[in-house]
Amino acid sequence: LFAAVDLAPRDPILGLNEQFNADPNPNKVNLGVGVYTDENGKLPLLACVAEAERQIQAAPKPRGYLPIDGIAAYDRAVQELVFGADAAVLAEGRVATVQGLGGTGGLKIGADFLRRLNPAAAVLISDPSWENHRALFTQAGFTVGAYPYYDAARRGIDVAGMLAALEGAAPGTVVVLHACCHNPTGYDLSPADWERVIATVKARGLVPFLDMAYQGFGEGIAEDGAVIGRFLAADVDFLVSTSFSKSFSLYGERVGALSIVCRSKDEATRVLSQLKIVIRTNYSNPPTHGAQVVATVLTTPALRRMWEEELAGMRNRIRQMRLLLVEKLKAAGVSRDMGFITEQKGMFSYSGLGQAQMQRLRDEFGVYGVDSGRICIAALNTRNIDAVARAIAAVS
Ligand code: PLP
Ligand code: TYF
Repeated sequence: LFAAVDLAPRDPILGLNEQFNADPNPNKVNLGVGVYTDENGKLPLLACVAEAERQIQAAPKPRGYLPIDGIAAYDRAVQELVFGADAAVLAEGRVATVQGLGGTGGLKIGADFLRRLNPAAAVLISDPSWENHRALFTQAGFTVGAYPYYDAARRGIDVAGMLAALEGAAPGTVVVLHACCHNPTGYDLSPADWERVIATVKARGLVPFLDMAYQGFGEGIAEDGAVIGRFLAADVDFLVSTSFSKSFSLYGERVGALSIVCRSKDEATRVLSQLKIVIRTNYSNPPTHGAQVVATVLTTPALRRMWEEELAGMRNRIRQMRLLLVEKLKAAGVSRDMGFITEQKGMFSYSGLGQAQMQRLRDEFGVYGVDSGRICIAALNTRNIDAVARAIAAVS
């Protein structure tokens, strides 16, 4: 029956994890997958999450099916976080928001919806982008192209190339944009560049799909979210996928959302009805626990403060690791200026190392990063950073 089934390639990042787990080297370091670990190399359980769970457990509730679009209080909390509690679009009822299975789920619901709406549209993702963007939109039936993004020679963004690609895109083209903390490069558009991108998207009639998987890991919750305000101010309709995997360290609970900004309340009602069909025909309705935890934290002032502090703690620790890595690389004998590492935002650094060097890091030093040269700064700590810096120096 299945004789004709081909063996599919492994996910380049999650596949690395398997290789890492199988490596017997006691000094191995996993800088591959985008997961934040603390100073002790452990995945944190945030105190705000533990407290919310304690409160939820103190008053156990039966587990009926959730509504198709998820917990209403959660969807509302997501909207207030993403768009601002006093955003006019919320007062006007112009945003359709559904709970999703992580950020990936939000992207997929949006992709399936857009594909049904406009089967002829193409999708553009950044070059490079998160590995799963291309696969996800391709699986949804789209032809996926890329707009220039990373400029290796200048260690930054090829804004002119990006704008030219957007200007040349057919109206209706879906443009996937990283809202902050670009994965994999760590380079984000400046406010002035965002304005140019938004103006082009608007003039060309493109469909912006923002992927917000790292809100709070760059400059701050509000600072990282400011891009949403720019789209609202430009009065363009857009989609936003939200992930709480990283910002709540709730990777395995699969907590995320999709929000779609519409022209009118009536339009948002119709859009929501279509999103519900996508959800119903895929997994019927979402799970309860993670979204209940996130809603509890976001809507309980004391827990919300705790979350903001804990998120700031993660953000600041990553920043310290960036500074320390630059210092340690210099001390280990790397003569090139590695200061660019401190300019990059979020969990990742595009190190500039090539595939052969990344391979040597793995084989000779047990330091696992992605072949593209991406390393996860959020997995560095004061115990492993010396070994990592020495290893990078050795292959540089
Ligand atoms: N989008 C980007 C840019 C990501 O880096 C990730 C990482 O996991 C996701 C989406 C998916 O998030 P989630 O794990 O919540 O599905
Ligand atoms: O880029 C990363 O490392 C994270 C985790 O298919 C991830 O976003 C990686 C690959 C994948 C799903 C999640």
